[in-house]
Amino acid sequence: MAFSPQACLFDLDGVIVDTAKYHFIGWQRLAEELGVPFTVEDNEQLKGVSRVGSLEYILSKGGLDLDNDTKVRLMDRKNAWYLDLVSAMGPDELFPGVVEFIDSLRASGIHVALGSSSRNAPLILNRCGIADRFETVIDGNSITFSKPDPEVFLKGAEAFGAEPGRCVVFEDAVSGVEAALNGGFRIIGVGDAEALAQAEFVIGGFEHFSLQDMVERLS
Ligand code: B16
Ligand code: MG
Repeated sequence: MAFSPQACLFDLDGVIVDTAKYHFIGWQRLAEELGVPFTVEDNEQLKGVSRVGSLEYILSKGGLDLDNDTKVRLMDRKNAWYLDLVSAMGPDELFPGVVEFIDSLRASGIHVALGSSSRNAPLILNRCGIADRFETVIDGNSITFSKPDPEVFLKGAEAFGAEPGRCVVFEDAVSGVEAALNGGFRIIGVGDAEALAQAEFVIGGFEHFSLQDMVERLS
């Protein structure tokens, strides 16, 4: 029987826009101040990881043990630099084809939600002019547990009264793919097929991907 999706849940960073490059600038600047080397490879490890989880990664790499107030201050500093960068974003930074794909879902009566770890997701959606595309936004402000916990996606499905097994998650990060698996969702990876081998299949982007392709490959 053909797969009949009730909803699609989209990660933000790495699926809709590339904010990883801005996170990299912020974390590298902070790491440099702390005397910790921070490379592009380190940044890859932080995809889908929460803000505090990202700071902990850098502190652990540098063997640093800081008190809670200092950690909060450092995260605020990094976030202020990050906000300077994402505040200048615009619709031209949307990945090709993603808005058209979302519009095709909505036109077919399939619900659409955002499921991101970022607490800055509403600002980024607004800057890119796509806030109105999402019926529900679940982001870092609405969750207690970070990916690979499935909370962010379960809350999205719940908003529509949808079954996880009839919801499709689009994710670019290993932790996000694991979150979707942990919640019993159907899962399509976006990006690196080798890294996202746990997904049901991986697409390079949305430019040459349609709702019909999705249904056929998940049936
Ligand atoms: P913020 P996603 C994640 O977004 C990013 O991939 C990750 O690098 C970042 O640390 C996390 O959001 C928190 O972001 O500092 O803006 O709250 O991929 O889950 O959309
Ligand atoms: Mg992501």
